[in-house]
Amino acid sequence: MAVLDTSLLEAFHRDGFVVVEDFFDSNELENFGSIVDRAVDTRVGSDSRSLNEKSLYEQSFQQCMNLWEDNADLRALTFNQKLGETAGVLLGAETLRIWHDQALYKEAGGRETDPHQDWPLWPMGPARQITAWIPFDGSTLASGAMGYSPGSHRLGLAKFSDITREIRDEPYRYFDHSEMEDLVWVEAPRGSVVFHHSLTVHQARANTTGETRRVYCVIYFEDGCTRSRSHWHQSLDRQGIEDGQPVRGPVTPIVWPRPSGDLPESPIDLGSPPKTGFRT
Ligand SMILES: O=C(O)CCC(=O)C(=O)O
Repeated sequence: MAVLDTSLLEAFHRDGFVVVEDFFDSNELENFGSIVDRAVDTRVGSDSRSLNEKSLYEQSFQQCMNLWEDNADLRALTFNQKLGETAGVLLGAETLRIWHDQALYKEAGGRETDPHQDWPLWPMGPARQITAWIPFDGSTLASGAMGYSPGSHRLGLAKFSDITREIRDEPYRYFDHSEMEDLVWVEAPRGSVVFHHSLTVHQARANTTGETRRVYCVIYFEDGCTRSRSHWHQSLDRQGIEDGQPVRGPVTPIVWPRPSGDLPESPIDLGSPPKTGFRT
């Protein structure tokens, strides 16, 4: 595949993240950026709270999930085959489903995103998930660039860090953070997409600029993953998936491979997706 040479694949396997440059052109960024701007405004535009009035988690970003469901124009991005194929090749998967998409708009003055792994937040196994992180304007250290602990995806689960709330009672394997390399901060040029594995420890810097850091993510998982824990999750409970069952259904359709131009129907009749939050 043209956008993914061997060195990028090796970097992803070694580090658990990779920046793929020149992925989207200016027209695509402008088009999809304004669609997501409008979608975020529809979801949370009437929230007039100042940053200080929000929870710590909300001070990191405005999070709007499953935007593809109520925004037909956005399906072309969430189900973009070049994006899906790149994710599939990096993960070494033949078929990917969508876990959810989301806007992560870090407001001007928004605080850092706390360090975490994604997988503990998602009650499915095995850990075969990958995120495409798309900064419409690129990212800089000042605007809220991501930082990754290289190779941490190969170490298993770190001490569980639920950045959305305090839950400490689940039986995860713990290991010392000192096993990890220091975080590497990544400034992603405009047009690039950063991919990370669900076990890669990562965080993002505060946004010290006067502009919102506009990011859109698509989170994929390998077809065949099953529900592994019972804690509520909209991607599972809206479609009635029980512990041990494969995560298959209209909320988590196949995202790649799909025939060109073939976009799934919205599952909105199964109940609206949550406006914000990983789990609420
Ligand atoms: O964009 C951010 O601030 C954090 C992103 C993140 O944690 C993720 O995509 O898993």
